[in-house]
Amino acid sequence: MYTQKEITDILFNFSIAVKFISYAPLDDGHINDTFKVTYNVGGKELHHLLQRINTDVFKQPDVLMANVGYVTSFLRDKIIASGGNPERETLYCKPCKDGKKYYIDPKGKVWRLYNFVEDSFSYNSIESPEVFYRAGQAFGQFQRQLSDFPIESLAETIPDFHNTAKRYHNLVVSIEKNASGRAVCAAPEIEFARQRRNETYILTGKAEIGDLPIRVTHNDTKLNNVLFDKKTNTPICVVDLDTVMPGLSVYDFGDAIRYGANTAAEDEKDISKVSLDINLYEQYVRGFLSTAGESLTAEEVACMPLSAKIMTLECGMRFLTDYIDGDVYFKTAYKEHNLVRCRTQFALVADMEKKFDEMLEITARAYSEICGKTI
Ligand code: GN1
Ligand code: MG
Repeated sequence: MYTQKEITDILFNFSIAVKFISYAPLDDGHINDTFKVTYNVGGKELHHLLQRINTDVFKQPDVLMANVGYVTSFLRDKIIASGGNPERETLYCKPCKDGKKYYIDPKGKVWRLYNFVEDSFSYNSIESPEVFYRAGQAFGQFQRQLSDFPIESLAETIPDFHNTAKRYHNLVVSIEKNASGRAVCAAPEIEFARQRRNETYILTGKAEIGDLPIRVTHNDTKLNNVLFDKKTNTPICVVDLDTVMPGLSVYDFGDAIRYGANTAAEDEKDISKVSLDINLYEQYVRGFLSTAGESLTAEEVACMPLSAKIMTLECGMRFLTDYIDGDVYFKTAYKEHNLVRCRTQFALVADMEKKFDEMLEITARAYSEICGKTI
């Protein structure tokens, strides 16, 4: 998609003294374009992560980059204070030659350059339950590390990102417009969402009346947003900070379950393979509570099972909306991709509904065993 010359020209604008050798696209998300770039430093290879920010989605890259800057320097201080290694445990952006945090190319595309955490990798699916426990610990720790972050300095880069009721409303508007003419092909999915519309405003409603506190949240806690150490297989760093915003802690919990505790991939075509792995659910609850538990309120913990269902429903509705809009938001690999993704999400919601009492029990037991508290 880009030539070596184009990448060289982009990199030229960043303040780097070393010689660029090659680049490789990384397939790691539905929104931005990401490349691993390799340099030669005294005969050794060094890497950076070059990313094109999708400005259709992130309409104010300056505000986004300011958020990322605040959060990463706050994390950096915390990591140093606790004796950690800030080069590996948090991302940071390499400045451009003009001092800015990002570069706008002649075509108007926006680029940034991150440190590359060497000797790390991420999981797209769970290899062993322990992996998911550790991912829970990592996102719980991220939550705890940012618990005293000055939240007023963070802008809402995508307003109402996890406002599920607004997402439902957007779906209804898309169905009415029916821009692609596809609404008819998604009648059962539309009905599935409609039947659950009364649940879409529970979490935001609780926030509005003060039952759930507003916190700094990651908002995209997919398993592959945790980097693990190649040698120790333990989490090192939480990545993909574009959606770090004020939000609810349960958004982060719920979204992680949606992605990681699904027995199938997010875009599995055979929905009979989709279900909630209840053991993985428990692993994540325990990992998350082991690090974040003390900083959460009992009401937040009580809402964890519901949030898993609501985040899954919301994501399904977003895929469905994009399908009806004609695939204008998420990257897709084929025509029905968004509808397939929607179906897996809704199948997972249906399975969570069956297992909901079990999810509640597991959460209450873990909270009592780990934090000595009841919900
Ligand atoms: C998008 O690009 P990626 O994979 O990090 C999306 C998330 C969705 C996710 C679904 C900014 O994240 O909200 O949960 O796809 N990010 C944005 O896989 O919309
Ligand atoms: Mg993301």
